[in-house]
Amino acid sequence: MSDADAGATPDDDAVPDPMGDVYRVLGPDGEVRGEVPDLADDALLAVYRDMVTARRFDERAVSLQRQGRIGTYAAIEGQEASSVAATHALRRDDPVFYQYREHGAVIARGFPADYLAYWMGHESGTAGLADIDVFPLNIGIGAHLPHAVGAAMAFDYRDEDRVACAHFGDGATSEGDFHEALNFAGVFDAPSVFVCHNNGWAISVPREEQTASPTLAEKAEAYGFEGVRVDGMDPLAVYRVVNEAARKARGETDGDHRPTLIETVEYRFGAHTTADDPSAYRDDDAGEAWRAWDPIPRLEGFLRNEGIADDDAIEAVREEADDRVAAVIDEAEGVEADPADMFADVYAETPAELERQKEGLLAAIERHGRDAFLREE
Ligand SMILES: Cc1ncc(C[n+]2csc(CCOP(=O)(O)OP(=O)(O)O)c2C)c(N)n1
Ligand SMILES: [Mg+2]
Repeated sequence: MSDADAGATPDDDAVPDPMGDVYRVLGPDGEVRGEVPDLADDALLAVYRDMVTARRFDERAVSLQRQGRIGTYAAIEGQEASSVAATHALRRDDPVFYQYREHGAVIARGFPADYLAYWMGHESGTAGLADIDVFPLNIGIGAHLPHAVGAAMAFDYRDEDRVACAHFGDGATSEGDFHEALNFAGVFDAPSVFVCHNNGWAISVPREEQTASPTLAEKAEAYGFEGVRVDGMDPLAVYRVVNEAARKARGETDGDHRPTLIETVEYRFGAHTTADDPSAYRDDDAGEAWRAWDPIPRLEGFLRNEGIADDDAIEAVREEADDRVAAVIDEAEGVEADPADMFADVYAETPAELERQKEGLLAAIERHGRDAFLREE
């Protein structure tokens, strides 16, 4: 990536760097080491606000799960920068296809309460994401990548100036869908950006047992396009790299609409999900070296150093994040559960067999009462 190559990749201070060779803009204290993207103060503050909101959402969601108020939840702590900054680097109508952990993409697009409703088990939860051009959460690892490339190819055929951005983990690179999707993207110039969140683990499987390739970014070479390895805990580096990749996908850099594979190197501080216990497979202190690279204090340090935010501004962001998350929880908890919702939004036109099952359920609800079909609190 031409512009991105201008960034610094050194590490000449005392803080141990667990990431290896990555494109980077900010040092651990938010000091500038590379080329800062050309963003207005408001835009930089918006990235910070969305990252703080993502972390607050995480704290509250884990706590709600422990209280039995939501089902399983996949925490983002440590990985906020890559999905938030990547989404800010796109245009509003560029669709995002994500896996399940990249909540920052949804928060950066306005954070509808529907999102939490999904994690609470309401079918209506994913429907609201359509309004913000975010495709539904994808549990089948890698399965959303061919969809993203299909959307990108459709934009190309229809001559629409849009780019599809897909997020997935290091574990997804072992799936056939990953290879098929990237192969199509390379052959057919699909206007697409692939963001591979390398957090070092696929549940309990370490990155080294996932692939013999030294890096994930270099897999792009096999598909005939560029791969970039970036510090995924540096929001300004992620912004620059994704923005450059989106411009390239649009054909704005040299006329060719080329995809890019971006490996964001990062660490999940928490468990894989609320159903996981990482102490069973990794050292408690394995995350120590990564704490120094926590994306939130880093961007905060930058904003303070540059005079963009002071104590009051930082406090205001925290309060706004608390309020925003509290409002989302209130609204999501107000959603009325309707068991018949499970039949909605599966097909554009409900097939007869599914219609028959729905009628059967409605009749049973009529007979036994709604409460018989809802979990006891
Ligand atoms: C096709 C498929 N196989 C297996 C699983 C079980 N599974 C759920 S999460 C996961 C690990 C994914 O790791 P990664 O892509 O690195 O994402 P991360 O959880 O680290 O964000 C696996 C194997 C699944 N959901 N789908
Ligand atoms: Mg992973």
